[in-house]
Amino acid sequence: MYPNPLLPGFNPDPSVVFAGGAYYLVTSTFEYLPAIPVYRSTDLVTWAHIGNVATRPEQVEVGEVATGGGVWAPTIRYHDGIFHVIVTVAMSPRGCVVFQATDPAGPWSEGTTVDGVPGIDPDLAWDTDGTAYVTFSGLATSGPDVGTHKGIQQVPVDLAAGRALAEPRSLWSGTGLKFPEAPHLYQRGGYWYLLIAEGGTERGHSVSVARGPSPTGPFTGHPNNPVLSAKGTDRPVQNTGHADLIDTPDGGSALVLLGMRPLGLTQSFSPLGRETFITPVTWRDGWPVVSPVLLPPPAGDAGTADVDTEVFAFADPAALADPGWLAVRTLPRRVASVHDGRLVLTGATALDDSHPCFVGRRQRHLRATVATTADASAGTGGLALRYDEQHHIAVEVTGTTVTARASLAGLGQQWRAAVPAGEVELRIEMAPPPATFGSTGLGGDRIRLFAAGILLAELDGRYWTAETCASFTGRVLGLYAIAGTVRFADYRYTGGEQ
Ligand code: 6LW
Repeated sequence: MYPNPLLPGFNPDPSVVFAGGAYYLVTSTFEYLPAIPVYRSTDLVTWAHIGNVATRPEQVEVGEVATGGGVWAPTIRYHDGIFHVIVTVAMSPRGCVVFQATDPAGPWSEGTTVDGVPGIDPDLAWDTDGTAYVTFSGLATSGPDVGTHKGIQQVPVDLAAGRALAEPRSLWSGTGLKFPEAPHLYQRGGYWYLLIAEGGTERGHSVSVARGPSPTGPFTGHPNNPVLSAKGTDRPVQNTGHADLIDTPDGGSALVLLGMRPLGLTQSFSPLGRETFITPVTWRDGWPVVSPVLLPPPAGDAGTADVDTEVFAFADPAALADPGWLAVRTLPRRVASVHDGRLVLTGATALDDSHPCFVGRRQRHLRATVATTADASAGTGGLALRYDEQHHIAVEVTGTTVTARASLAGLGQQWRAAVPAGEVELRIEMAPPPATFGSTGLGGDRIRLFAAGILLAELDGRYWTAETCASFTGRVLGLYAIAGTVRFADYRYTGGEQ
């Protein structure tokens, strides 16, 4: 059995390839930079974050994209000794871009915009004669037709020249559910398979499949599509869809796919957003049979076993070089630097701003604690849980005053206390709700905000989840400054199973 989530936290729209003895997996990053993490594994179990495709802002131009715009749904493929990542940078001048690298850890190329691909979720496949096809979802994300959907489409392309070689053709587009998207094409045995998602990325999300004699079809749908959906079930992993097919080390097959873990007895709120999961596939009569996405049984007593600790002490000048740091619409090193054993942030914008002075990392566990030691003798800032400009929680310090802040959809609340001068420990704790039908049990996770050991506020995390924030991302936990200079000694994250 594979571990699930395979890549926890903000890791939507996975795509995976096997080449040179290893698996490489990429996910969406939207308005964050660096864009498109590349994860590597040799066994599909243990993954390392080895780099990011876009480490230079010019590669994706997300500096001014709307929240939820930017880097949507990359596909990673390997052809003739070269790794390719093709992606739509929605609402950005870059459009559909293809990047190349010989080493998936990077560096990746500047990227070539492929004109004539009007949509999202591009896939890349080569016919046996070498013709490259981009198969995509015909959703207009801007312009006069915004929101219109032409189903699954395909064009042959000249990748080097960056242009389509024909007008888009419509392909098989599923069973009629909304938003046919996330197409991927594979040649296996005597067939070409077209795998898609349909039903929307919410609870109706589903995977459907068709097959045909060539990459251009004609395609015939599986008699019992969708082949996977958690819709209407009480499975712990919901919204399952947006899948990519891979052969496993034991000679079998699996889907790597998107899912969410909604909390509580009514499974309403998902703090971590859209995560990456894996599920086994068997074959019957040349069709994939997909198992429901399962979570491994809890190990030991609930909440007692901490499984993951990530500590960055900024005494190490290279601490910010780790590929897991994220910033909003800019690179982490443009807003933060490491000096004299401290991470230094100098800010003049609030967390509500489209360009906050914030660097963070993905929250990857439903039970998690993040903490830092902050010196705010020359500024104002602290530790934040961020979903987007409108939805964030923070514990902040300025001089000898500490403030917990909660912000949602333009509403805000604050709780204050006084602390002695000097460095202050700031901490945010998150835990699943109790298993009751009372109002807490039906809400989101429990979030507690501490400064210098003082509990400043306890919140219902439902307002900082995928279901309530109009964004495609997930939670990012980080350090910020809104005025002057704030210096942080460390960043400490501990996460455990539910
Ligand atoms: C992704 C598409 C989707 O491109 O969400 O709802 C987009 N569907 O497949 C962003 O993840």
